[in-house]
Amino acid sequence: MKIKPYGDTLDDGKIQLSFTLPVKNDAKGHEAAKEIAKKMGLIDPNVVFSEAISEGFSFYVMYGIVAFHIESDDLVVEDIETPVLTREEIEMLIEEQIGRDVVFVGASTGTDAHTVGIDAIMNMKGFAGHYGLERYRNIKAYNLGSQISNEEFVLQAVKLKADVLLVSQTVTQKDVHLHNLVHLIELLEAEKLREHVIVIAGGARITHELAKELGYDAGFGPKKYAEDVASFAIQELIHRKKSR
Ligand code: B12
Repeated sequence: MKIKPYGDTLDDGKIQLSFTLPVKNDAKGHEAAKEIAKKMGLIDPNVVFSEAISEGFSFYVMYGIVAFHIESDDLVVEDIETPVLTREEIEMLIEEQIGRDVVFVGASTGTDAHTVGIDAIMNMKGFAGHYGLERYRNIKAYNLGSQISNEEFVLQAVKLKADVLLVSQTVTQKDVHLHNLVHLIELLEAEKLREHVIVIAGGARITHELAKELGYDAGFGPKKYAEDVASFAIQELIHRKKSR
């Protein structure tokens, strides 16, 4: 199916974008913003909002029109294929097919101090009405907190006999999350542990596709909860157990 963005009427191509510029918020700043939008290929760009954000810096919201369509049927997206189960179904699956508690060890690693995401997945009370992993009868969930170095994380994973590692990365400035996520995989490989654990990344800018590219088994972003993560991890554990 051919699709394009729209604003007022279907297929009108209207698009909104926002950015900041290192210039004053004046007529010249507006012209600079328009010029940038034109160079991006937008037709008839105009500034609909602008604000000075500090001396010599300004923020712009622009409207413009894109001329092209894309073919949505041609898109190939790597996504998690295992079905999402309820907490009760997951507990039953562990009981029947694994027969012991499954150990999840999680942390916000590197310099990252954001804990809310990993807490949402792991802590008893969970997030947005979805209980966290600590609530699952036969899951042992160890949440190590934030700013845990990859070295410490691996050490604890070994000590706690982790089946599944959960890594949260929120700050993406200068691609720090990519370097840190890759470093963890390199460490696991160096310690010959990689194939013995399921490694899952998560955070606001993490997609399954990105996580796979970086050497992870899966990745989860916003609007994902403990049952999404546990469903994947437990079914993957069972799959690996069967194919050994
Ligand atoms: C709260 C907050 C903070 C708090 C964190 C407190 C705490 N205890 O966590 C404090 C004040 C410490 C903070 C600090 C900073 N922050 Co801050 N922070 C936020 C804020 C407002 C909310 C983040 C949050 O809690 N979201 C709610 C959770 C539930 O969402 P989530 O993390 O996406 O989690 C969900 C999914 O992503 C997923 N998930 C997350 N982790 C994992 C892990 C696994 C394994 C899985 C499966 C899933 C999963 O599941 C969750 C539930 O669905 C955001 C802005 C925003 N509104 O998002 C900025 C934001 C994340 N912070 C930002 C920045 C820049 C910083 C600082 C660098 C600021 C500074 N200059 O000092 C520092 C960094 C400190 C550090 N060393 O990490 C930027 C990041 C920009 C970027 N792209 O890098 C944001 C986006 C703000 C912004 N617009 O600029 N921050």
